[in-house]
Amino acid sequence: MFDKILIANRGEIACRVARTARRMGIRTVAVYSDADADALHVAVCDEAFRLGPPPPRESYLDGSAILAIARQCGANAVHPGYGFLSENEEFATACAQAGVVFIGPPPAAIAAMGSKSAAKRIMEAAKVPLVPGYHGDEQDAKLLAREAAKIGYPVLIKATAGGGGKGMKVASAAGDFAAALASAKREAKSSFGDERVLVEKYLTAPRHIEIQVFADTHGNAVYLFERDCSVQRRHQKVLEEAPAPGMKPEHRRAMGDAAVAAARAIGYVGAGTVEFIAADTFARDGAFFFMEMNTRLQVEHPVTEMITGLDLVEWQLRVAAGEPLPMRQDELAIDGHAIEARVYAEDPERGFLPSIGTLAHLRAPAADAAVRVDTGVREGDAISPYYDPMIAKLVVHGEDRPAALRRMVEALAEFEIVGVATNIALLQRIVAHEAFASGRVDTGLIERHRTELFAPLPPLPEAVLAAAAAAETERLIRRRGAEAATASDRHSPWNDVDPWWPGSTAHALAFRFAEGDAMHDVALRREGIVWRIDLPSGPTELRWSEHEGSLAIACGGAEYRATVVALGEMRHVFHGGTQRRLRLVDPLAHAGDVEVHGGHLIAPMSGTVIAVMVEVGDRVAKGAPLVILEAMKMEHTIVAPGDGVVRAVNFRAGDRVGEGADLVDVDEA
Ligand code: MV4
Repeated sequence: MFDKILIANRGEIACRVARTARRMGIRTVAVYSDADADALHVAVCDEAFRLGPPPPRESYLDGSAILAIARQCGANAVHPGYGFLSENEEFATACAQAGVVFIGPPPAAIAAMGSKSAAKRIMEAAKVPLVPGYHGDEQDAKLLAREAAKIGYPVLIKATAGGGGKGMKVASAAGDFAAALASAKREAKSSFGDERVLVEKYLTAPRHIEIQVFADTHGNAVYLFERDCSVQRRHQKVLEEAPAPGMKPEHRRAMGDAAVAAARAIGYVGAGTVEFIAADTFARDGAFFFMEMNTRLQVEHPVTEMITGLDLVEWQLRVAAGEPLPMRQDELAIDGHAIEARVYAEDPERGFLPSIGTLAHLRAPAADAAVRVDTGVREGDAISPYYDPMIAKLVVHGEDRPAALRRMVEALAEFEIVGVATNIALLQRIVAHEAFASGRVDTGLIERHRTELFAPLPPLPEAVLAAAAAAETERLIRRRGAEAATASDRHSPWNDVDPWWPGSTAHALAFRFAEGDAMHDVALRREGIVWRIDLPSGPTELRWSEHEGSLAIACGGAEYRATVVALGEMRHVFHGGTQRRLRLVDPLAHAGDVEVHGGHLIAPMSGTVIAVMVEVGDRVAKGAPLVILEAMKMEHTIVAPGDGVVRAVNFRAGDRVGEGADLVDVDEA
């Protein structure tokens, strides 16, 4: 076995590979770009080397830099993970020439699967079922149209060099063919620099079922059953599971045998995935067709690990070191059901664009034998624009699909992420949807149910509003406690504002929270030792206690827990498995902004001046409190908009002021 491996990747897969290597007593070498100098994958490896600037071309795709590091640090092998150099034939060849083992298939196997039409011809010869179609070299438009007619409409035109749905066009009838062909060719040319296409029978809303295969250098090859990856959005997988819902043992055997035949046909070694599509009749007739083969470990490999109890990275390392496969086909069996959800930093409200930012708050579900969280980030880390915005893979196991689904629902409810937008709410809606629960999954599921899956949030629960108000009051008490403790004059009215204590000037608080355009007002009043809260449905008692960043709340006879995370003016409330994003509306924050240039600080609403903290001629620093105003049961602190000198103080404590009153004038210093 290897002494030391270099992991030529980042993020969760680099961490995942390092975990198995460590368990096997193999030392690990990380490589990183400047964006990843403090990344988790660097921290979990034994050594780390800088590659270059953040763009992949200058870092994780720089094969010669990576090989130079491998030689320098004495790594025996390179694990490429997925993406980046994992399916790069030249890199695999360069590794061999440098005397470093590429933990992946032989370069020729990568090359054989690189061209779709060549791959299909190889599979045809190996008797692997193909979608009826034309995948020859002739590209004459008239000939392709004749082939399309033979196949029967609708047909799908695909780029030979394609992948991920690029350069794919449907022609519904003969009249559409010429336009669809021209469009597919243009897209193929611009995406891949190769305008060749193939034509196939078009299956509407097929299932995506893939088979995990493994082969060694001793002529052994097995399949580790299937994964159903049908639930996807624009060719991006969202949920994956194993086994495939409704898969019959004889259909599984037929697909497994076809996948092993495919692997053998190209002299495959290591972990590979043979992708098939299956028509809507699959559950009955078991008809499936070869799509492509991925010559790497896949993102979704954990669901296979969960149902087989195996470690696929360990198998990869053993095979790469020349050992035979650890098990024979007849020793492999499926145990229960596993589901993976990909948690992405992406914004459903902005067309699922990657959401760039810092993970200001990150709580993942507790991991155990049935719940696994694979991630490459920690709280405080950034989701950068340079790489895939996946935050984590949540993988659950159950004795059957309903049990796994229940675990997935529970675990998703435990995720708390603040700082970037995520797809968690969408994942929750999919797994809660009858279409997914029934197991009738296909690649059209999300589109077909988009109305329900993307429906607006239900009305804001009062429990969320009460939690936000409790958290805000708690923050106020703490902040004022801290300010009073450091103040020079402990007896000034400014420091006598702890709402807990009798005699305090602040007996009442009011908050306005905005969720989108909807405003929610909530007022609190201290009566003796309890707080009363005015909720939209009426007044009630509110009690809370805080531990480990979470609130235990008793409100109007209900007891519940909530976590409230403040980030800027946003208050993120996690309650009942749902995240609500509230903006704390502070009328003064904005009134102040307006007045920065004029130097006049105006009352945002009518009220009473509680305290005046400055005199004419005082030098004030930006943010210094000038006046406290009580209005609508809420205290507002008027602060200096910048460094300056107080020119005029127009009111005294106790004065009533009208909206728009000029409270204090400050000259900019
Ligand atoms: C198809 C198809 C229907 N009929 N081929 C999409 C990407 C590429 N890997 C193959 N793809 C498809 N090929 C025929 N003849 C539908 C798709 C397809 C799809 C396949 C697998 C997973 C998700 C998909 C989403 C849309 C379309």
